[in-house]
Amino acid sequence: MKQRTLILCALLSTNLAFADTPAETRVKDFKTILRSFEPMGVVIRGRDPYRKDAFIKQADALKLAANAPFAHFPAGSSANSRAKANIWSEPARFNSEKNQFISRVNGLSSAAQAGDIAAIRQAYGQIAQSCKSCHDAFRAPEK
Ligand code: ASC
Repeated sequence: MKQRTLILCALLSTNLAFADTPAETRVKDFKTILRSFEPMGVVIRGRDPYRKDAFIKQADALKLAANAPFAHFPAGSSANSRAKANIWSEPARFNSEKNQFISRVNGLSSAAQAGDIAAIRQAYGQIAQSCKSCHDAFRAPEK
């Protein structure tokens, strides 16, 4: 083989070796979600002061991050993952969990804009409920 071809092959295989699988990508995306969701929880629990502008930024960061993991559930991507098979056998149910989550994330953002603490608290609790509901239905327990 020509040297140029060899170099190209080496570069390509290195890229493939370091590329995330869909399962790894969605785990990273869910962790990105937690980077805004958790600090808001600390405020909700009264451990950090509520500041309207900072809270709006966190709620908007959550909104920006919320859709990302759902683009990385291609059929057959259950290896090395806690994703349950019914994600793919019950797509309408999975999609409705996703839609409910996104709509509640939008609700939190609206409540944050309004600076309405009671509404923020309620919207936040609804999001946590969405996390739990989807995990209960579609995520296998930790091994
Ligand atoms: C979190 C987290 C979840 C949800 C869930 C809410 O912070 O990591 O999976 O909230 O525990 O019930």
